[in-house]
Amino acid sequence: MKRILVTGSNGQIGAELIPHLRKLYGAENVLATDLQPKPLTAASEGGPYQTLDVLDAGAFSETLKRFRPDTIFHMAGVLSAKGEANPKLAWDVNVTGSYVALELAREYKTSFFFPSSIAAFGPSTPHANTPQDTIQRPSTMYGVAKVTMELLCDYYHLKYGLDTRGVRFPGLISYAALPGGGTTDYAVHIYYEALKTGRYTSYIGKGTFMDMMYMPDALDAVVKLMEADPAKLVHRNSFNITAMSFDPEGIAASIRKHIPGFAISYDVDPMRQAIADSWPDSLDCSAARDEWGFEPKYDLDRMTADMLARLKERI
Ligand code: AKB
Repeated sequence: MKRILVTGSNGQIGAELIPHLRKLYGAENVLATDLQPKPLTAASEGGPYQTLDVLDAGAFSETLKRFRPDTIFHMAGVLSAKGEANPKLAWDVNVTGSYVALELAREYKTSFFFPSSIAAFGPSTPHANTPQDTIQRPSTMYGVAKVTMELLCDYYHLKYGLDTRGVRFPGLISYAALPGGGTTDYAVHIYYEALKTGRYTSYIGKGTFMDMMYMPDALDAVVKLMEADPAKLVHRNSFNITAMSFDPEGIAASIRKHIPGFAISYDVDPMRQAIADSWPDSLDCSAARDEWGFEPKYDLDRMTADMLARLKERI
């Protein structure tokens, strides 16, 4: 990778991916784009930025013609809970918008990164140690869109030789930007509330395990995958990756090691609970380890220590 365009750069991942890529590849070689008129976080400033609606194929094409990237990170998307509240919006942005981006990647001969998710699995998928290749019958529009894009990315590689690559992200935890409209968001909000009020009311029930990862590991993973020797990649577009699996009690216990009086209570949201119940409890990520050396560094306690220290400085 030498010159990169990122869509959805104001989102939870984009806001940290932009400064990470700029550090590695040079600020002027990373074009941040988003629907909004300017970067939302200070970290994303200090390099080229452009307003871009991924559904506007003409404007997207003009941007590519001018900037000439060799790689597109297509991060624009609507998350799971927001997608269930508005399935048409989820399809339009997550499938139609992603198809625009994929087709333009073919036209401009760029590599293409697509972020799939644990949401690409569903209730009939084995929930423990979920295999890389297994049943995928998701019960959310967000999940349907992720499976559609996994298949389309595979198809574009087979049919056109396009260099498509991607991972299935677990819930991502970060201190730089808040997630919005996801099911795993509770695992970010809990840290803010722990510091602000010493208590948190969880919309996800006790005993509900989901895969999670700290943002620095997610950023390392995507760069490692995009720089991997293509000859070693068998799966390409949908690598299971995870660093930990916990339920609300587990993350609360980890926070209590730093804030002993921290209290968790529950007011379960049926919609987000149903989504969480349909997702795996823990993924098998041996394909990612074997094919491109995936190796996360943060477990739950190490992440908690870092999150609380960083957030304390910010709030
Ligand atoms: C969400 O909760 O929607 C996302 C995801 C796991 O894809 N964080």
